[in-house]
Amino acid sequence: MGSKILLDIFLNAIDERKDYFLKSLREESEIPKNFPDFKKNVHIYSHLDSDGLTSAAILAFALKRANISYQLSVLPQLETQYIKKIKDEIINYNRFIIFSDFGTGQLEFLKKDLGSSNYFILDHHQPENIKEHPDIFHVNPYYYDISGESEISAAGVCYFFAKALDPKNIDLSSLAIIGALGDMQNKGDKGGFIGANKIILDDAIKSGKISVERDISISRHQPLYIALAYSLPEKLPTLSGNEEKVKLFLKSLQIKIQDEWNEKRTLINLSTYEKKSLLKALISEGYERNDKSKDFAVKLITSYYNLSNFDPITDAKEMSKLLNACGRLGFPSLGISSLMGDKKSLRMAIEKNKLYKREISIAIRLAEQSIRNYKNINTLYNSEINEKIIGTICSIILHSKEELKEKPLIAFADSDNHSLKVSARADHELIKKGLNLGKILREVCQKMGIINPAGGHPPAAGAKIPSMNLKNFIEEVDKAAKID
Ligand SMILES: [Mn+2]
Repeated sequence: MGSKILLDIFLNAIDERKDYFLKSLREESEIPKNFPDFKKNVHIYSHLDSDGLTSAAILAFALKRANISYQLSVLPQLETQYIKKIKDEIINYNRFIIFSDFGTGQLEFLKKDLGSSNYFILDHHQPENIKEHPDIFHVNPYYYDISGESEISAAGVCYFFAKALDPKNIDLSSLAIIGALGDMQNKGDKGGFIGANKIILDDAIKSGKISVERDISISRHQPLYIALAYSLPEKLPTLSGNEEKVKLFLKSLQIKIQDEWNEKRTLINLSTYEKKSLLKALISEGYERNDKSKDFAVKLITSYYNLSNFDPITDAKEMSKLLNACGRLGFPSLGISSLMGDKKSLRMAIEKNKLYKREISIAIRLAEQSIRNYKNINTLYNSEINEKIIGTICSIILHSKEELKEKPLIAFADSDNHSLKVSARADHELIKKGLNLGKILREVCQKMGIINPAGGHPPAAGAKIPSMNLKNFIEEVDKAAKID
């Protein structure tokens, strides 16, 4: 009986399908106030990146507030071996399962093993066939013409779900913004959000958890001259990479690089007047550079999302990076409990993050020496690089050099049972030309009879393959990545 009531509520939240989903995006929801005392234990399974952890925290909060008992597990990917275990769990322990930030890519496996009840998918990855009538237990923005790549992340889907359960959950909106930043969805004008994310941001501002600030788009915590030399959104031949020239440039603007206590100043320390003159000077440097100067001027300003309740972390993007580190380093629970307000976990998470940064910088050096060039792709494999960070490394390496952006980068890392984890990334210019890595990996794996689910977004996708198939896999992906 309990399970039926919960399912009813869930279905209520999406049953009027498109109408409901869109309505909940636009206005306060009208979900029954008398939430049932649900006796069934819910098990939330979520992805380990920042979007997955924020999704998990939002769901945990919502269930807790509704007095529904739950447990939570975080997985690097929803592989078939886990789906088998989950099947046992449903049968033997009468659990209700919620999948967040994955599930769409594994839909066929889930349907085959778990049937169509006792679980619920809240995801934003592109379904294989968006024209298909969506299944009742599968919430995905693509079915409603909403992009899961740019307009809403899994945390956003979970947020609308939580808000549908109880309008009071509006205070969880700030977590959804952290998740969306983790999936780099602030690609609108001046680092802003678009579509459904915009609605979530408005909720977060309304509930006092986030404030938005516009500022020059360079690192705000590094010394100013370092930030200008290395973190401009686009390189300026006159300044980039040259700290001495930057110092002279600042001097010409009468902006001091140190304060009266000889502390190095950062962007945050500048007065409004100084910021204005710096911005003006940067724009004119951009004009002298080339014809794309108008783009450059637009890129020079970005949005910062200030958090009010995660002291000492004030920047939502930084919080998002911290969560990613927790997940990738194998401490996802620290991230989730930080999100749920535990100060001690937050302090520990910050310490772990320092370790993570060190691990990343070592891995980047190893990765740079391990790139191979093929006709249509580049590959990267080094047995010293941990599978948990291979996706991150793949993204960093792809964007580290202009010539690497010309082809997709497919990275491999050793995984369990003689298998390799695959992470693929491509620059947006290639996506514009029609490249779709999610589709390519899915189809190559299907063709090769690899049973683990593969897929993802056009610019970022993943898979898991038996190590012995490596050579063949590379050949197939190389063929499939040809753009006509
Ligand atoms: Mn996601």
